[in-house]
Amino acid sequence: MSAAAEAGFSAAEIEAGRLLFAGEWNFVSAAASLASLPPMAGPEIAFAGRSNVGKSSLINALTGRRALARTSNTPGRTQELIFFAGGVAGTERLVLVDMPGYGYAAAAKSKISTWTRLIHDYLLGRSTLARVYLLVDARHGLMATDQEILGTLDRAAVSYQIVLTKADRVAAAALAERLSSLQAALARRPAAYPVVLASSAQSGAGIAELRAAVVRLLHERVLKP
Ligand SMILES: Nc1nc2c(ncn2[C@@H]2O[C@H](COP(=O)(O)OP(=O)(O)OP(=O)(O)O)[C@@H](O)[C@H]2O)c(=O)[nH]1
Ligand SMILES: [Mg+2]
Repeated sequence: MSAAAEAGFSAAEIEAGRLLFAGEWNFVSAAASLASLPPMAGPEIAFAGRSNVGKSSLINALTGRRALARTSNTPGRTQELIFFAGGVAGTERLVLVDMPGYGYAAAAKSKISTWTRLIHDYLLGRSTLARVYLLVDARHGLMATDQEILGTLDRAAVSYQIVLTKADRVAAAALAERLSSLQAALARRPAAYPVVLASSAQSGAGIAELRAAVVRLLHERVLKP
């Protein structure tokens, strides 16, 4: 069975995902505070997760661009909410939001509290936010800081889906085990999408499926008849 079929996507959905992300993508703006967020327009998809988990790399892999989002070996690279627009969702453009990472212990305390506020305020107060992709390192699984964010999203009923990153670093059997234990843990979480995806920005594994998942989301949540 192909990876796409295993993840439950038809060839038509995979193709629609490819098309959605194939066009031009542009930087829209960067916001360091709620006051500087861009006006709400098209549906937004936010990429959240611990520092260094691979949020910016995944946005580049999805959009097929090497340096749309800035990546780095050192944690704490993305320090603002970065907005990119592309694709077409109904009459609007789809917006991808690269978020600062959380759990970066080496940052100054004042910075951590500013980021934490910004991340929470954005996630809980943005009506155009269609889904949060919560990225988790395939090698480590859910950490305490992830659990905190999941709790916040559950309480606020903000839809989220877990995506494992750096799948290239984990053997296939361990990855399968990680996926099934995470799925079991998420069954008790009200705002979680029940399917966990695995991805690698490096090898490209799971990227076509994630694009298809976004298409499916837009059909369910945004382009409703
Ligand atoms: N092996 C492997 N490395 C990856 C993958 N994705 C990202 N990385 C590496 O992980 C590091 C962090 O990637 P980023 O995309 O900058 O991570 P981030 O989550 O945006 O980090 P912050 O902005 O600091 O929160 C970089 O060195 C990437 O090359 C992947 O799929 N596989
Ligand atoms: Mg980043």
